[in-house]
Amino acid sequence: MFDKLLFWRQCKTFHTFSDRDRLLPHSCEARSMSVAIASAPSSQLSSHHAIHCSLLVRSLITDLRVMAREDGNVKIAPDILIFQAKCHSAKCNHEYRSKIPNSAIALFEKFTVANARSGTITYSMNILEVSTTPFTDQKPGTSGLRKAVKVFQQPHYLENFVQSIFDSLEGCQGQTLALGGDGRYYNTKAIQIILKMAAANGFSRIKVGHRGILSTPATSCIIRQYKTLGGIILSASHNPGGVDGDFGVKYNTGNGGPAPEKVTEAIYARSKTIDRYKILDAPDIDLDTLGESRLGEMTVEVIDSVQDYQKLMESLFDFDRIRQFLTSGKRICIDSMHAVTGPYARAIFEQSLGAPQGTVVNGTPLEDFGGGHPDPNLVYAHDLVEILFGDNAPDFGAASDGDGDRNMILGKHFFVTPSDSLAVLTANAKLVPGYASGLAGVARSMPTSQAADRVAAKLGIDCYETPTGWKFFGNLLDAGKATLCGEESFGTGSNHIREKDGLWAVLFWLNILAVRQQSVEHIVREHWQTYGRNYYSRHDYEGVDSDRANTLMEKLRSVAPTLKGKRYGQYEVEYGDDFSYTDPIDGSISSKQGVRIGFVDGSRIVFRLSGTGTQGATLRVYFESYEGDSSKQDLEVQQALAEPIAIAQEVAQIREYTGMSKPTVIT
Ligand code: VG1
Ligand code: CO
Repeated sequence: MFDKLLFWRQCKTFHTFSDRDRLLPHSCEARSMSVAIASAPSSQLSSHHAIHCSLLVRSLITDLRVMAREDGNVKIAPDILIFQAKCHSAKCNHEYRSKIPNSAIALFEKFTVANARSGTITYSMNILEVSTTPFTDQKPGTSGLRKAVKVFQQPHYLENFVQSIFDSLEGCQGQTLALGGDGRYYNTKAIQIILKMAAANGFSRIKVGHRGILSTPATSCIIRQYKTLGGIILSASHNPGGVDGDFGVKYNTGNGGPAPEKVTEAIYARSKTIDRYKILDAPDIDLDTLGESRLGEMTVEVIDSVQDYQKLMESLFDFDRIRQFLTSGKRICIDSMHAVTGPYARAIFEQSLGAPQGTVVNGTPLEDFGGGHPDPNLVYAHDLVEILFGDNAPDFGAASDGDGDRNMILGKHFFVTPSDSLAVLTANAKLVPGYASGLAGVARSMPTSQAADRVAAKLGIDCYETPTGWKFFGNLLDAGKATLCGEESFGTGSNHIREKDGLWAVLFWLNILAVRQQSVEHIVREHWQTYGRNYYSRHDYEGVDSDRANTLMEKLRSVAPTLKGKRYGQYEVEYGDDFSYTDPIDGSISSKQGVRIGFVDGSRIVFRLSGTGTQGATLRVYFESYEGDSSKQDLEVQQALAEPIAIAQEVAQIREYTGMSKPTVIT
């Protein structure tokens, strides 16, 4: 008759039972229930207490049967098993708590064994099984589930998604999980919920970042180093934070990388049918103190957020050489944008590498990132841009994003596009100890410029083109086919972890600068002379009406294949298609990854809709043109791309569909 077994152990007094939400989280109201008040042998509950308890609960549950078995041997399956209670009869005021965990557990084990019924889930003592109904919008995007904080704060929203993750795993029993986030608003609240859910779902250990802080790359490092089942990262990355900002949840698998599509699809499918989740009824864990504590049967280990990551960096880069560089009069400025990399950057650049205090700016993670977009580009990291383009500018500047996986690299009065950065790192990798023996291959997302392809061709290594999103690099890295990876969206990384890594890219650059003793600008210009320059820009149209954006894309999808051979000024279309990717390792196919128009001279225009936004749609248009003549490599970028920009307008009628006369962000 009963499909739910609920246990409470946490109730400090019976008063808690008047809190209906807590006592009867879900559908048990007004249903027949039997209640067992079980007592550990050494702390027996008399029938007097039992009867009194029954009166208190009776108002909430019909047809209540109470069993107080003083021998602790419960023979029939009750719906509620109370392990803690306080009697409020005037004279007695006896407090009963099963504070003797061993005997209580022994009792419980007896109970479950005695009542094991096929089809019923068994519960440990203080696990609540909460009935819920699905939300229809929990489809993970390019990088996890991102929604407004207010959406995540709805009752059961976070819990449903987390349970959907757990239900999609092969089994959580006895497993270890890494957990942390970028420090944005709701981070610690969500961590407390997830810890209790993990305990209720059978995990045996969680490694959680100190104060809830773990950057995305550091989490990937922890997962790999301690061979955990996977990890949960709480971040909406470059999206703004705060009460009115965004929040996000990403699941990473045992290789340390973002869950591949087949996993995110399973999570989404589960979220559409979910009808219950499990959560431990227990007090919050102290996240401010390093060390271990218990949550039910699970060990929570609060770990130093920086240590393991820093060690990994020390194993890849020549810290002595970079230290020399940084203490010999060179100046750098690292902007953590009030997001997660602050503690990492201070430990690495200021404490370990000897850069003066103050090198790291905006280094304290704030819940709202100081009100800004923690997105390291020329628009949102304008404070840093002003410093690097101002008088008396430092030699090198870098910024990172909300969760620390993106980077922007600047030289004195010079901006390095992320696509060029990948190409320069590829060309100079042998100067860095971790990559001295050469690269297996390089991979870039489809809209990223083809600058890296040219380097790969010269080095005689493979270059792979994947859809947007780091999850597509995972198989290539695992199979040893690619060593470096990059995206035009300010993401660069390598096989040292399975995420893009902002500070890793900064250290890579500093290592190159320390070895070559040339300026950033010199290195990039020389690179262009050798390989040619791929002019590159991305235009974003944010907050577009979703239907209109989808129509624009649909139209493009049908028009693109018809454009072959068509001429626009000096440009002749070589191909037009919607990018589809077949993973070379597992053969999985990802289609509709962006409409491409490629020209005979190698120039390209790419259109796609963002999969990380939370309001309306964001149209991204990517432009690339190649210039091999070194006398023409110094044009202003938007000017150099003026023709492709006009062609994009003509083909896609961007103004008409978006209602915008110009992009909201140009990078
Ligand atoms: C954007 C970028 C993509 C990146 C993703 C996650 O996705 O274009 O390259 O991998 O963000 O980055 P989209 O779907 O909005 O274009 V992060 O640092 O925000 O996790
Ligand atoms: Co990010």
